[in-house]
Amino acid sequence: MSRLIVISNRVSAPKGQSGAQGGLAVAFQAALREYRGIWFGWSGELTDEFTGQINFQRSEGVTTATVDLEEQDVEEYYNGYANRTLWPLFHYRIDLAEFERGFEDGYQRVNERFADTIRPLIEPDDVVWVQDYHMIPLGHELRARGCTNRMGFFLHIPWPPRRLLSSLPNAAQLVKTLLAYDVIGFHTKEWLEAFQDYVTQDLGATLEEDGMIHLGDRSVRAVACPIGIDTREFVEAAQSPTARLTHRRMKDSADGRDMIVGVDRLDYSKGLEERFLGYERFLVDHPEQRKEVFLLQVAPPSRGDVESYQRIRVQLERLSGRINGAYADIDWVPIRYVNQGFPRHVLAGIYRAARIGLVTPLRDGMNLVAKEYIAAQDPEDPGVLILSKFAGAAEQMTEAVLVNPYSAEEMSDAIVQALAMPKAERIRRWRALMDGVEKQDVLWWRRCFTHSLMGEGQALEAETAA
Ligand code: GDG
Repeated sequence: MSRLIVISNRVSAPKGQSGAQGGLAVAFQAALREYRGIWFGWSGELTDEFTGQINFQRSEGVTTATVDLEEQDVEEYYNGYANRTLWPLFHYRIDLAEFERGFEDGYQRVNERFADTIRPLIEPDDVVWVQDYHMIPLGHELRARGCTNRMGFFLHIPWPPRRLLSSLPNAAQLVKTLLAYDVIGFHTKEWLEAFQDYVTQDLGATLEEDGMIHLGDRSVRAVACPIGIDTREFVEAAQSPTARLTHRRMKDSADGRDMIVGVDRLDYSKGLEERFLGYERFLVDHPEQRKEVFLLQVAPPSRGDVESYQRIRVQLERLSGRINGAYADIDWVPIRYVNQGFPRHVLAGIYRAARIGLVTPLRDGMNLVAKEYIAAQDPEDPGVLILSKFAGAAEQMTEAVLVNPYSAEEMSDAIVQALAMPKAERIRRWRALMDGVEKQDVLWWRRCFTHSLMGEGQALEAETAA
């Protein structure tokens, strides 16, 4: 029986119901629990000198294996190339992308260190599944170390248009390393097609009708597999005592007003500034509705070591302060801006109490918040999802009210439309959206990808023993 070896930058041991975890972590624990195997990555800790010593842990059915990195590694690989170069560029923010050879060298060095460390753990029948933009060259490095296993790579963020990617120094070299994998996955057709465009136009690869890409002696299959959430778990979370209590607390504090909710890591890709401006447009254009609503924005800080994140934080503090200063009354504040994370059950209760879920990233690989919002709703009286058409999720969630997040007017119109939406239409849209969230959940996503990775009819067998 094949084991599944998952490799990603960070590894999170299950945290029960507390602590803010990224969408990736939540998705993985659900998938990994079903399989024998290992989840490998950086511990998040620093060491004076990299030794490659692995720390194994087993918790709630998930085995993790982590290594510590040197400070310089983290600066160049994680804060540098991953989060100052690739993240902004792949989210179409070339204005924020920093190109430094030191970052590129550090990224390569850490990927080699990971390859050296994990290589001895990989057994002949294991299937290796590498995650995300931190680890693009890892498969290539494993092949260089004699690894002939089936290997897949999944990109959780958008794949940028060809011309944009060309601005990355050594882009071709980086993309070529991806061809070391057997399968490459994206969330949407749009990202998949942008990848196909780059490899055919800029690298001279050939693309077959069945999705196989050939370049030199390499053949790789590129697929679109949209990630989902652990829907059943989230529906239950929304009905838990904690969620009910939170729901009550929100309704009490709303005092009859409709709540609009946003939940995002504090990241410029999430379009928070544009969201606040769109909401302000609504306040200006509809003074009669002003005090009937409020916006709760939950935004736990992330990547605080990166300057562009420090800047967006300051900008949002200013903007929310300005809007509140301009429009608040003695008994009403338009924006509740909260810079902290909440346990998932609390989050589920907040979603359920919100009449509108406002999910307006400027670019997003998928966006799990949109799916969580839908899963948390009361089927008898669901809220309305307003979703950016630039989120990967928009490809599936066509029954949401789709908006262009750059247009404050469109956002304002969407809020008006959502507030006025008759119950029957809310239920109809929610039912269609919930159908998708239920059918294409995180287990479906894992199957979608591993089926391609294992080849026809050879899905990984679930571990039957407890
Ligand atoms: C990347 C891609 C893709 C947020 N605040 C709290 C909290 N969260 C949780 C949410 C959700 C997750 O974080 C965010 O997931 P997203 O998908 O929205 O965004 P990224 O973190 O940017 O994830 C994205 C994803 O990878 C998966 O492939 O969808 O496009 O950018 O689950 O609930 N969780 C808790 N408290 C908070 O305050 N507990």
